[in-house]
Amino acid sequence: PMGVCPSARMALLRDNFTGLLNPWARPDVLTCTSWGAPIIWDSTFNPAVAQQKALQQNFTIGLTVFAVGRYLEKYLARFLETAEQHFMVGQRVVYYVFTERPAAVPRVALAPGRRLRVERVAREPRWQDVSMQRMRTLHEALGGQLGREAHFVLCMDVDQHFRGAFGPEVLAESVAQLHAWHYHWPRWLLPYERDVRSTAALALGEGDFYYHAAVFGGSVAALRGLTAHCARNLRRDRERGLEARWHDESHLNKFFWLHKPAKVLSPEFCWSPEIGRRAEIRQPRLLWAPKEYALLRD
Ligand code: U5P
Repeated sequence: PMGVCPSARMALLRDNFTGLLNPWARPDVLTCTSWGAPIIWDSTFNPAVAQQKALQQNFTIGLTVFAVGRYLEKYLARFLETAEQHFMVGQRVVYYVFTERPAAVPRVALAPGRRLRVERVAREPRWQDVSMQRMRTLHEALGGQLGREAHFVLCMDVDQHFRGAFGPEVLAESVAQLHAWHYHWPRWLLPYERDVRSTAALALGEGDFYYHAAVFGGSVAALRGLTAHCARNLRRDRERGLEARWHDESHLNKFFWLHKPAKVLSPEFCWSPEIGRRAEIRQPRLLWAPKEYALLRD
């Protein structure tokens, strides 16, 4: 099949023997990167096997989300309620909600084995700064209690909700999300930072995919490295009066160019309903809310 590169066949075969991955099930899409990481699409993995493997290893899975300013009332309750229905159902989960108003966090009924922790953060005056400050805050959290209690962590935007199963098949040392708007674009058109003065810059010809900062994850150690890299480069840019085109997402894309993700999630895992129907998108798992920037971002 077109999407499976020969260099990766052995690694994929190994997972295939354990029943987890079957990259040949989707000849219509790319199911493997040039460096041998699986790109997981619906029916290329066996959710029951992934579930069983995760339970055997007794994982605790962290889910971090920031809800600052109006994002709290507007999105947090639905994000958490739908996470209870679809995110790592049956696994041990710890939610970390970062907000400047802990008392306003909605009380969502949690299934056994699931906990919610609320961490107070300062409210940055600009929305760009709220978004960018997340890397520093996550880095600190991963060095503290979150890092001690979780094995794997997923970091997500709050302005989306779960629609389908989002289970342990996504777990890996480092996990990147293909951007729903850009996964079929030619590489030279991808909206990377191009200003060579920025630490996030990628030259024409660089970059593998355009990844969406609304979902990324990995082991605690890998995420410590990722968040340190992004927070440091965000600070260096700011010290020189620079701000990358897509803020923290530009730095995330630079990181994943230098440190290839071990697993890539197809756009089904974070889909935008505004795009409309696409034959290869069989089961969206997260859906973005329409962006209401005029209302939220001031
Ligand atoms: N965010 C907030 N409040 C803001 C801006 C951003 O909580 O004022 C967080 C949300 O989790 C949001 C994420 O989903 O940062 C990324 O921002 P945006 O690109 O969705 O605006």
